Amino acid sequence: MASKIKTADKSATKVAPKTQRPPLYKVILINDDYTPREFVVLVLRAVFRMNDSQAHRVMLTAHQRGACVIAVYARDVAETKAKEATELGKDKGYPLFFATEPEE
Ligand code: TYC
Repeated sequence: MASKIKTADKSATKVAPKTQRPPLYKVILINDDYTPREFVVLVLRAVFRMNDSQAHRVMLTAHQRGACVIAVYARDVAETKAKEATELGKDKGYPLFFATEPEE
């Protein structure tokens, strides 16, 4: 009786899900000694759609700890956003850097 239930559960877990979710990538803000704090906040708001309070918290965390995970996205979205945000700093001559990394 119990074994029959077990068998049914086991086979159910083998069925492939209908929709496979893509692997997620983290976008990580890296601290540096030159980019002005307010510029980091501006970029976080513009590229990652954060409000002023969220952007300040993320900027301060990176400033104090060296880095801060901003968000997770599908790989192409993560890479595009990191590149765009890094480019905004580069345009102003700042070493601001956004990294991407696969989520475990
Ligand atoms: N450390 C910078 C400063 O003191 C500010 C800063 C914060 C820069 C976070 C980058 O990811 C960063 N002006």
